[in-house]
Amino acid sequence: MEKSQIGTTLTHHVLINQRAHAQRTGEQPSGDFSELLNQIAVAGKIISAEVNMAGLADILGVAGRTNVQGEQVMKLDVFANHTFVEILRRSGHVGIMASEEVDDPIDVPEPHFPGKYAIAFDPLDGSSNIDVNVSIGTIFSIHRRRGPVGTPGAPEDLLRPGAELAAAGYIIYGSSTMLVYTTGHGVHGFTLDPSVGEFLLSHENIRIPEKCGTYSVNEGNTSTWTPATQKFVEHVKSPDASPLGGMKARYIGSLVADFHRNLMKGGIFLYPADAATGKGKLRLLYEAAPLAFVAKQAGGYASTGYEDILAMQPDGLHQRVPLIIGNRDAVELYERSVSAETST
Ligand code: P6P
Repeated sequence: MEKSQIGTTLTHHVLINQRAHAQRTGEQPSGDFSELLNQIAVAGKIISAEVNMAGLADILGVAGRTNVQGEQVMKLDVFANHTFVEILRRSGHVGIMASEEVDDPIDVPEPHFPGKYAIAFDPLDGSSNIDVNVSIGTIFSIHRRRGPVGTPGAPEDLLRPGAELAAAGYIIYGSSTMLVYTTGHGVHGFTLDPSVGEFLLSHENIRIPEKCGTYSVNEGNTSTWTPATQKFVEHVKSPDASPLGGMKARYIGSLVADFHRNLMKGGIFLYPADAATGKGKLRLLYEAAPLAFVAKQAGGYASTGYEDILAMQPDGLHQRVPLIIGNRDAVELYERSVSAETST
C-alpha cells in the first residue's frame, strides 16, 4: 500500500504507541495521556502564534514585575503561563501543577476536574531572548499522581525524581515550531504545520549522534567555576586533547535551543555550579529533569557533575541545580574530572 501523503499527527502517534504499550503490558490505554498531550500541543500552538506576532503586537517589553527567580518578567512569559495553566486546568487530566512563573503549587479548583497527572513546566524559557528574535521554548514534565483522580493533587505528586516521570518534552519556537516528547519509549519530534494547525511527525526515534563535536557554556562565567570545570572546558577546546578535544563552541543562551541543537547534532551543554556556593542556575523540576529524561531516552545523559539528574529527590518546586547534559561520554568525562578534583 502506498505511503499515505497525510503526515502522522501527534494524536495518531500516541495511539500507535499506546497500542504497542498495551500489547507489551496487557494494560488497555485509557486515552487520557493522548488527550493531555494534545492539550499541551494546543497551548503550544497558541503560544507559537503569539511568539510569532510578538514583534508586531504591543506584547514586547517588560511586564514590570519580577518572578520567583527575581528575573524581569516579559509580557510573553505572563501570557504563556496563563495559557498553560488555563488549558491544563480545563483538561480534566491534571490534578496539580508547578510553573517557573508561580511561587506555589497551582491547584485545579472546581468546576475543573483534578485528573491523574501532575505537571511541572517552564512556560517560556529563554525569555531574555524574546525581543531579540532568538528561539525560545516551553519545557514540561509529567508525573502520574499517587492520589486518586477526583481528589486535589498535592506537592508530593510533583516532588519526585525524574526517573519516575511518565513523560517529558519541550516545544521550541524557532524557525519552525517543534514539539519533542518521550514517554520512555524513544524520543519523537513533531513540526507544526501552521497551514493546518497540526503537529506532524518529522523526527521519529531521535538519537543523539555518536560524535560530541560541540560544547555549549557561558564562558563569561569562567571565573566563577571550579578548577575542574575550567580544566574540562580547556580540554574540550584544545585541538590536541584526547578524548573529546577540538570541540567547537555554540551558546545561544536559551536552554531549549541549546539542548535541541545538541540533541540533533551531538554536543554537551554545561551550566556548572558556582564554585563559591556550589549551586547552579537552572531549575530541577521543570528544566533539568525533563530534559534529562529526554536526553537519556535519546542515548544521552545528564548530571550535576556529582550525580545523575534523574536520581535526584527534589526538595522544592524551584530548586536550582548544576546541569551538564548531552552525549553520555562527554558528561561522564566531566564527572571524572570533578571526582578527580574532589579526591585530591
Ligand atoms: P546565562 C534563560 O534565562 C535561561 O534560564 C536558560 O534558558 C539559559 O540556558 C540560561 O538561562 C542562560 O543563562 O547566565 O548564560 O544568561
